[in-house]
Amino acid sequence: MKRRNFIKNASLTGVGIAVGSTLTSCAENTSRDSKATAIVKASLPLVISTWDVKNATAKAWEVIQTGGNALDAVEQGCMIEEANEKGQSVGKGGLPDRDGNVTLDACIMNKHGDCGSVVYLQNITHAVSVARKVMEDTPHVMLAGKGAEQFAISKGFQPEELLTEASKEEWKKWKVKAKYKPIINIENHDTIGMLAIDKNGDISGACTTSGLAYKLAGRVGDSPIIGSGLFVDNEVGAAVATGLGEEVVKTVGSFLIVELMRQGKSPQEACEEAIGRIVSKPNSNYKNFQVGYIAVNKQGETGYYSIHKGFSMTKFQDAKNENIQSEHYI
Ligand code: SD4
Repeated sequence: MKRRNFIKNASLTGVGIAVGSTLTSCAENTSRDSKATAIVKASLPLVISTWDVKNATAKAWEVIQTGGNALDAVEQGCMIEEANEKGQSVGKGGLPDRDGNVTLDACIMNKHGDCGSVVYLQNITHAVSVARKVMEDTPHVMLAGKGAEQFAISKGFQPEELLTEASKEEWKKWKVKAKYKPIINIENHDTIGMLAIDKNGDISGACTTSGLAYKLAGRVGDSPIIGSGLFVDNEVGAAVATGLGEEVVKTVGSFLIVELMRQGKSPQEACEEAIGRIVSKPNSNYKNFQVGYIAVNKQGETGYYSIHKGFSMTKFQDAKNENIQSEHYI
């Protein structure tokens, strides 16, 4: 695998360096070493998100700062983007499938490894909250389509039109070209994936999207698939994906990253290896699509990596917030 220089990579992460070296000392000393433990604790809590989503990440940070848990933080953070009609790839205002239907995919995972997910959800803005209800109020993990919508309505969610005038206009323009090619947004804010560690050190994550613009009707991506779009293991860490979901699903990317961290890789190394699995496949068409990952380990060390330039991570940690351009393969 063609790899970027890892040292160069680390030097770009700023906070990551400090936390990374803290981790080294923590690993060398045992967790009973009070000095190392104190330093590691200083890097928590934190919230990270895919793309430049300051408002959403700030909301999650606020939840945590006011004593809320990581699960509430990621749900409420993602809800900000779902309600933002200007973001045309999440929730209300999301670009539709080729037939003009806005269909949402979302999932959420808590510190116990419980998860809930909705796929092909229509007419409900807050897909992430429906996913949470699936996790908490049903014996299931995943609900799809009409059943998911009916379940949401039974839980008090109000149905509404998700196709805004702006998104409808864009869809009409796309239709004129009449050639099926789903659009993957390489440069700008897209699917939101969010990971948080709260003041108790517990991790949760969520992911919500309207999927690929102008996808085939019925298409579902990685974002609601536990292990692909998102995975949380409260003992190890968590990862979340954005980009062309088909490629993430084929490599079960988020689970892969968490398992690599379990085996001792840093979040950065694990994200790079997961991208490597995609680009090094025989006949990989990676020049023509984007995939990006963000990850965090239990100690608060973070990583991010994408195939193409343009992906970024928003991070709130240590009373500091920043949007960091990801290192990338190409
Ligand atoms: C999907 N992964 O449906 C989502 C789309 C996305 O950045 O993340 N776009 O495949």
